[in-house]
Amino acid sequence: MTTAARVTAPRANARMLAEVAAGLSGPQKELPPKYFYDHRGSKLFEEITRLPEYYLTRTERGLLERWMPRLIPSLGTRALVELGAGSAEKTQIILDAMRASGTAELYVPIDVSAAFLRETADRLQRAYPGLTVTPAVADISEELNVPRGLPAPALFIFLGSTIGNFYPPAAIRLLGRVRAALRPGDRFLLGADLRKDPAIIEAAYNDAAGVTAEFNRNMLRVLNHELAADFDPDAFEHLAFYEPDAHRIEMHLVARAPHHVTIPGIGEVRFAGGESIRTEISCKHDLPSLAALFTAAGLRLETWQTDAARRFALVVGAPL
Ligand code: SAH
Ligand code: AVI
Repeated sequence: MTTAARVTAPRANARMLAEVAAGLSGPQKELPPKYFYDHRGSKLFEEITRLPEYYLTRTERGLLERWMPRLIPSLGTRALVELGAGSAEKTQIILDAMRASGTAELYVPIDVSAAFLRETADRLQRAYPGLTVTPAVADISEELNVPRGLPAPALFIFLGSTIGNFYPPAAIRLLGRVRAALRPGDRFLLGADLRKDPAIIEAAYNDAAGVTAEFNRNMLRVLNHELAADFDPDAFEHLAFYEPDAHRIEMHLVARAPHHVTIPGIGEVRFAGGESIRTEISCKHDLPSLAALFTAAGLRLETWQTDAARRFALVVGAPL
């Protein structure tokens, strides 16, 4: 039983500086959504999951509650590896099913939000004393940092529709990394938000309480803290809209007025009034688009389940 964290590299500021410099130099300024998630960002995301407009989390939870008590015993899962674990609240449905089957041996939550991951791992270790919990800090857009010699069979999971936050080529590379880690008998479980009436989707990213706007602006606070930048988060307005052709929500931060920001190591970054930084895409799927992602990554889509309103899907994949 251990909760010693596997750490490859702490958030490497040189890498962050390079990504931010590149992202703010193009005609459409853009920053990677992983930079939402310091401890405050992870807490704000948790708040989002409880908002009435944000249907994703509760819909996925309902699906897990219905399906996992049947799926887990049929797979015999002994090790659970979770990408982008966050608070791992829904994960407990899977861990409960493993425990009920007497196969709950190892849980590896992976996340880039190191302090929040530590809290998650400690909480789960207390809740499941017989389970080994080995958290791994990693940027999954680069590597998974999975321990060798996982008990077999293992189930890799990627919940919350976080796959949608990656552009399709990056999503395929990420799923390819999962595929490379799978051994015969291992499986992959993906949670994905489905295409639906854009009004429902847009409401989920424009909540009345303004929590999503704060989450969005948190990225600027992260840049201020990590890079000693001098963004004024209140100088930017939250914008989220559905792009029907690309089947995705886009989140932007829009400069309310012309101004400039200084980032040591990068210099002055100028903003025109109304100019935006794209901070996130959240791609929405259907069965063919999920099957295409899986195939491109060397995975076979084995089975899937949706809720009655077909808002969200859970998909199981195996090596092709
Ligand atoms: N799985 C949880 C949390 C989803 S929020 C749920 O379904 O509710 C997305 C999570 O992925 C956050 O915890 C965030 O820190 C993590 N994350 C985002 N980008 C990441 C990256 N590039 N590498 C590792 N973790 C990442
Ligand atoms: C983590 N990810 C799947 C969330 C999403 O819905 O794309 C992040 C989020 N952005 C705004 N609200 C929630």
